[in-house]
Amino acid sequence: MASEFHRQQLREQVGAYVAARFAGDLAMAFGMYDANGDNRLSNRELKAFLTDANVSSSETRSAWTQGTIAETAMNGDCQIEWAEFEELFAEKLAF
Ligand SMILES: [Ca+2]
Repeated sequence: MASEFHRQQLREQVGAYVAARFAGDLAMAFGMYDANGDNRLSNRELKAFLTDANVSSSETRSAWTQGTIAETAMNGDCQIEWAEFEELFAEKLAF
């Protein structure tokens, strides 16, 4: 399970990345990493996003990806829907 520290760090890293790369446009970032266009991020798609956002290290990134999905994907399908993604990161990005 992701701790509050984990969540905070995740938001900061992702927030900085989305701000720098997508001008703070979270929806654009989501669309870019939703490679198959099903409006959900799979483990693989999320991991690519976290890799580019430089979240954690290459050794621990799989655990971070799984922890993020476990905390975020509420309907148990192990994929992060747009609404869940937005809820996870919008708080940090609202500025
Ligand atoms: Ca997808």
